[in-house]
Amino acid sequence: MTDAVRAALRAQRIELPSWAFGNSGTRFKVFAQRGVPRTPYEKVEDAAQVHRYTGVAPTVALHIPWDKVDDYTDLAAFAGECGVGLGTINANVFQDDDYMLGSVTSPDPVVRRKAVDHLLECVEIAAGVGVRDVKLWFSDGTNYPGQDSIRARQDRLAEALRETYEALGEGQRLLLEYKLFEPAFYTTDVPDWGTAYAHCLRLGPKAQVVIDTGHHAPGTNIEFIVAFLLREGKLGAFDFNSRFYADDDLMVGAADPFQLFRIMHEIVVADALAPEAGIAFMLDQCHNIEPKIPAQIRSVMNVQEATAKALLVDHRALTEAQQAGDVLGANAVFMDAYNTDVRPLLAQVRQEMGLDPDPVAAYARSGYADKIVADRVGGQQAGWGA
Ligand code: AOS
Ligand code: ZN
Ligand code: ZN
Repeated sequence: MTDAVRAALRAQRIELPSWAFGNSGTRFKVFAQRGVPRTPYEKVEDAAQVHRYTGVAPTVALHIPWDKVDDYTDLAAFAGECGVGLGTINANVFQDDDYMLGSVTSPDPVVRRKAVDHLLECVEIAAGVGVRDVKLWFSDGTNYPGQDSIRARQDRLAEALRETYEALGEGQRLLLEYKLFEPAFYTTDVPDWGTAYAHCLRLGPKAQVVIDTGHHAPGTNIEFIVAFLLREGKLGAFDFNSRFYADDDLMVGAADPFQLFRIMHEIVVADALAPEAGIAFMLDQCHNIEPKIPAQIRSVMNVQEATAKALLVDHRALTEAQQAGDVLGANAVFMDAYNTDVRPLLAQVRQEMGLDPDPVAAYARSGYADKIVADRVGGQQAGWGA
């Protein structure tokens, strides 16, 4: 059994967000850190460090226009030289003044056209570098009852998604992310998995839902959503992070490692862990006060630990207990796996991959943190949104 578990852990893939390496903060303050990347190229270099010490994070997601470059083929080639590849292309239709009343759901057709053109640009960028996924998150919504027609906004959304969907190439996917609220505080046009699912269902097989773990009302049972969407073949990706209150974007597994385990259990049960299953496991985090590269390393390790525990669930015993109606027995099987210390197992997996068993310590010893502080002087440091 542990051979299969170790093989599954060696094959696991987690995608890193370029924006996690830049400065970020809340609406109150951004605490700038020294050595932070000044360009998308430097973000890719930092992401490559995370892969170098974990061995399971070989792609970096880009955010357009934060990571806009003249030549994406060149950026992809550079990523290859660093030992990683480019991943999901994230669209950004939430930053311009034009989007005050919405982007694809704006009442203004000129604004809608601009937003859809950006989505099409993202599809084109992805296609140009052979990237499968384009991820769409819309901040669109309203702040006050009566501000706009909820129903008309759904029509505009459907129209924009349709045009984007039609532009997808062979093998490409449209990933639709939902979020309960923020920045809109009354209605959000894609507020929940049901809305995202309904739109994806209408669009067709290339449209799938993204679950950002920080985008639900407190108390929402996320693993239920995971199980449901997997069963329907409509789960495309995760944006992993953790939260205590709302969309906190803290390190995944920091606030609630048990929830992460429960999510990964549903993935394992559905046999959806391997990259071939088509679920993109991405991080979507902001490291406001902690150093960014070690925080990404820690996040990857947290996902690995939750996954290892999920892989250790004794499924035969679990099914037997479930079918016998043995409530406490089933729960005990589940909790036994969760309470296992999987760190020695993961250390072994890393050694089998030719890696240091302790990625955090190995990175700390490497001197990279000092090097970027010394090298990256001058220029505008890239941040969340820069
Ligand atoms: C926003 O809350 C979403 O999580 C998006 O995924 C967004 O594109 C990402 O957080 C970067 O800002
Ligand atoms: Zn997200
Ligand atoms: Zn978010």
